[in-house]
Amino acid sequence: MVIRLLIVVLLLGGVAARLVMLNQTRRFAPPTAGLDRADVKRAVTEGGDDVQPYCFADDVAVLLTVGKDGQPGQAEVDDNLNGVVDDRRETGAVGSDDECLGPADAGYHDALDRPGTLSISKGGFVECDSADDPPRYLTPDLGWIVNR
Ligand SMILES: [Ca+2]
Ligand SMILES: [Ca+2]
Repeated sequence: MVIRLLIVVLLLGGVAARLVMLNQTRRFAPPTAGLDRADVKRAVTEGGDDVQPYCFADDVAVLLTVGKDGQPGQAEVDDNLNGVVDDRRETGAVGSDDECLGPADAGYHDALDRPGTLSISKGGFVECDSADDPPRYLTPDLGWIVNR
């Protein structure tokens, strides 16, 4: 009789511990709720001037900049191990402050005039008129929204 009572107490203790653990896990779990189409439409239509439509343009440059240190790759480092420190071929070196920028990125227009900036490709999203049924919107609350 005592053994049965002990087994029941252990089982109830295990169930209680499991319930406490599940409750704590749920509290720290990331939100899993997704956006539905109505949320997206509301963000776009009610966002007003804060929502910017973007259209793809195949003639805009994608830039590779030398970053804030003003030198290709890491300043004062021979990133590509060719014996020349800060040569142009180091632009975009991994681990450096060099940046790849498209027209929608902050600092793009300043980078166009900065010495050492390279145009590495063409094509990117640019601001356009909302009447064009743009493929993307940039919203302050949700970030990028793909329209189709
Ligand atoms: Ca740099
Ligand atoms: Ca080098």
